[in-house]
Amino acid sequence: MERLVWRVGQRELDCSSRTLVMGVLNVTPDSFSDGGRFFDPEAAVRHGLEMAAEGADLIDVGGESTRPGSEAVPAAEEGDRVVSVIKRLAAELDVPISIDTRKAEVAEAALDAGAVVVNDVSAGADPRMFEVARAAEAGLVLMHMRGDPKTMQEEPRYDDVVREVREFLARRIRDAEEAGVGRERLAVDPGIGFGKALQHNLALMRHVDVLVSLGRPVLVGPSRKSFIGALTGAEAGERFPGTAAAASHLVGRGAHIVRAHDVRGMVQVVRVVDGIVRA
Ligand code: HH2
Repeated sequence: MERLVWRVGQRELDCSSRTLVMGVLNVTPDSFSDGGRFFDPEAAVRHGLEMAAEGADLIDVGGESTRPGSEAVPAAEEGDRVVSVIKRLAAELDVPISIDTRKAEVAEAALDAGAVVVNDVSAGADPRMFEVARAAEAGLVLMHMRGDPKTMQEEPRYDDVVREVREFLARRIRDAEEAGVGRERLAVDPGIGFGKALQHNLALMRHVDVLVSLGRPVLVGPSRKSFIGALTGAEAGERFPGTAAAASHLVGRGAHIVRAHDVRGMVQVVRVVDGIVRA
């Protein structure tokens, strides 16, 4: 297998020899599956340390829920939620920390506090985002979303969702590079559940190899999402088996990084799939 490296800050993450697990740390009162559990900074830091001990390769800290129908949080409030948590985790952990935000101002504060990746579900919609990532030599996740969280699930339509998502991500890779962000710092994500109906999510997962062909690490976030509820009837907190099934398929088809709430379980899933497919 060709070596694929993701440069984040001063480090290189090897995305070819094994699948990486990104642990989710939602410092929010209202995230769709764990809102309020880690809103208290002490609880958030404890959970971040726990996920690192469970084998997370990255910890993704977010201060704004982007669940369907959610309202945007003001930048100052979002920054207050995440900065102290990132500072403490960065001081205690060797695991790279990512900031899940759409706002350049929050990304900048988080990178100052010790984060080395910006996970932007809007793929650089804030006009300053690429510049902030470039200046800090951060890794940058470009995710596809249709519209914004408040309205994205109102009858999403595509002619060919896989082609359209691929073209969007290819364009944003070019835009980021033109703004000075090195290609080796970019990762892409189809944005499961972001402005997509069930059949769109399933098609994107079925054909995830089409995104792998962009030549950058592919991050996927199936964890606890509503497509699992639609297929099985399971509530958000009961969706690990469905999450594991989706992740197994995605990794088998070439995805490099899985964003997950249940790190211990997901590490076991990816080690087994790696053992089978990355021989
Ligand atoms: N999904 C969520 C948030 N951020 N980032 C990327 N790159 N990919 C994803 O699929 C993704 C993401 C939604 O999950 P969660 O953070 O648990 O929920 P909420 O937005 O309600 O906080």
